[in-house]
Amino acid sequence: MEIGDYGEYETAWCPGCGNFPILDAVKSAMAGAGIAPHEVLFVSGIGQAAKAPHYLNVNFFNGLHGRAIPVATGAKLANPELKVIVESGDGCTYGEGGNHFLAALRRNLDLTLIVHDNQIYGLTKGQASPTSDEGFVTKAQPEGVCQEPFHPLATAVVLHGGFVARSFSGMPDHMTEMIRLGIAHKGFSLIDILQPCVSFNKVNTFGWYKKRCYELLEEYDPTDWESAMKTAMEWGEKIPVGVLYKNDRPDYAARLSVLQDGPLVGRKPDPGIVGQILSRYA
Ligand SMILES: Cc1ncc(C[n+]2csc(CCOP(=O)(O)OP(=O)(O)O)c2C)c(N)n1
Ligand code: SF4
Repeated sequence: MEIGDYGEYETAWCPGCGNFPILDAVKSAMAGAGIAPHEVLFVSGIGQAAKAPHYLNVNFFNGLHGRAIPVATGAKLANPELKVIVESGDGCTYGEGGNHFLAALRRNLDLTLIVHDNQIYGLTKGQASPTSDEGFVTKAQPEGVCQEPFHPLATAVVLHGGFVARSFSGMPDHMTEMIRLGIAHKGFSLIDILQPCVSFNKVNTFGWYKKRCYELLEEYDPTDWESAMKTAMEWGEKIPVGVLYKNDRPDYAARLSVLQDGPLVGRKPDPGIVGQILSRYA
């Protein structure tokens, strides 16, 4: 596959937005993995990040704010042949969609979740998001955010997420590699990508992240849960990027008895049985 196979579209993003390099990295990762546009389904919610699949020549479903994961879950359970990728913002995924994020981690369904984490609500013009740092001042929080930020990677590790990684929009090759590995992982994968919002987040800029992000050393062992917990809580002057945690526990579909007779998409409904069920409600 070539990068051009995924199309080139006009976007509604601000010039210089951290979303652009992520879009390029998604295309590079898919091209590198040889995934054809018809083999993949992108699902997103609402927000600037959630528009990313609009700019790809792929199948996509744009759902409600925070509700991308349930749609993706249904699609994947119905048709396991599909590569299903959820791509949305930090507000959409960890705020409105927070409970679905927790359920996805526990289920370990074979989905890839790419989060554009700009620590702000970009589309609605700059309110604090769940990942905004304490003290972060916005028009809606003029005295600064007065609560602890949500830690998506630590939450993913504590729930034994299948594949838990972080990257930064200023590191194109690193992002591509994390997305490639996440897609290849059998089970749930989270790739949280630090994505500067140049219009509304004047604190967590490209320079801010560049100064802080460091790549995990080669000898770092992502299967060591305790050290992954410690690494996932690291945030501030130093921010680790890479695969923080990984395990190969069975995915949800492998444990769901109803799917053991084959995928739902290939089954023919029996009108007799459907009629019997419906007659109970007549
Ligand atoms: C149920 C619901 N609540 C609130 C909104 C308003 N809304 C639209 S986008 C958004 C936040 C988007 O932030 P994020 O997911 O971080 O994405 P970004 O725009 O920063 O990429 C909100 C609150 C909505 N559309 N639907
Ligand atoms: S508002 Fe922020 S996140 Fe949205 S397109 Fe502009 S720079 Fe990007």
